[in-house]
Amino acid sequence: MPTNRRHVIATAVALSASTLVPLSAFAQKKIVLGFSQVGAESEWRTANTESIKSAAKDAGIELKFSDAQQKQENQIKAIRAFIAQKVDVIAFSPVVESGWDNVLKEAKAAKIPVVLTDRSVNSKDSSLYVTFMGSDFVEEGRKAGRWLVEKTKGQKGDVRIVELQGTVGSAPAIDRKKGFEEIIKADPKFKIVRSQTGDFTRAKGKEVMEAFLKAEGKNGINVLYAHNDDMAIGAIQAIEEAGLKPAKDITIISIDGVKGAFEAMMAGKLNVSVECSPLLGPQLMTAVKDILAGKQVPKRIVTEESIFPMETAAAEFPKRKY
Ligand code: GZL
Repeated sequence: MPTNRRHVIATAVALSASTLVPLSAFAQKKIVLGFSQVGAESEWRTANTESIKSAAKDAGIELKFSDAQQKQENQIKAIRAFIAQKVDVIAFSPVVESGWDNVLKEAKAAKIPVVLTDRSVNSKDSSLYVTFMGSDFVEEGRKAGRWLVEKTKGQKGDVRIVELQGTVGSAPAIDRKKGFEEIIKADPKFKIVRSQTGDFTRAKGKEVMEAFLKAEGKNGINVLYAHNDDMAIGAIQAIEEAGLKPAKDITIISIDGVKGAFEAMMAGKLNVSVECSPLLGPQLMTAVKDILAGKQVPKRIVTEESIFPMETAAAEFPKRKY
C-alpha cells in the first residue's frame, strides 16, 4: 500500500480512537469523473445528461460536467482541462467520429482511462479508450427500414422518401443512414429523393422539411425518415403548415422514443419511433468503478432496444422513463 495511504489510515485510526470519527471518512478518496457532453440539442440529450448526473450522485462519484454546445473544439478543451485537473476517469460522447486521436493520446500519456458513451470515434487505435457503451445505430436504421418494408408490402409504384439526417459526421447520422439503406436497397420502389442534415434539432428539422416540401411539392413526398424524434417533431409542424396530415399524407419514421414522440404518436401524427435509450448513467458509473478497481471491462457494451409503432404508444407511454 502506498506510504501516503498508510499514513492517512494511521492518522485516521489515531483520530478515530480519540474523536470516534469513522475510519471510512478518511480512507475513501472520492472518485472524480470528468464528463464532456455533446450539448443540449434534443430531448434525448437532456434525458442522457439527467441520467449521468443522477447516477454519479447515487454512486458517490464527484462529476465534473461540461456542455460542448455541439462543438468538437469545446469537447477537446474540456478533456484537456480534465487532464490538467488530474481526474480519475474521463468519459465523453463524441459529437463527431473523427479528430480525437491527439487529445486521447494526451489522456493516455497522463494515465487517465477514457470511456466513450453514446457515440464512438473512428480512431484506428482502440487502446485510446477502455470501452464504448451505447446503441447499435446501424441496427436502429435497419429497424426503421424493416418497418417501412412491412408497412408498404404489396404497395405498387415508387415510395418517395425524404431523409432528415443527424449531425454531419456523427456516428448516429452515419450509421442510421447506413442501416436504413441496407434494408430498402432490396426493393427499387424505395427512392430517397432528398437527404439533408437537421442537426438533431426541432428548429432545423422544421426548416429543412419546409424546403423539402417546397422542392418536391405537396404530393411529391410519401415518407419522412428522421434520424431523431426532435427533427421529426419539427418536420410535423412544417407538414401541418403546408396543409398536409402528418402520419397520413406523409408516413413518418423516427428514432429515440422520447416523450415528445409518444405524444405525437398518441395524437396520430407520427407512425413509429425506434428506441434509442439515453439512460446510460448507471452503466457508466459501474464501468468507472470497475476500471479503477482494476476489473476487466468489455470493449463494447451494447444497449438493448425496441421499436414503438403508434398503435402501441398509449400502452407503452406510462412505462417510459425518458
Ligand atoms: C444517439 C444520440 C443522438 C440522439 C439524438 O445515441 O447520440 O443524439 O438520437 C441526440 O436525439 O441529439
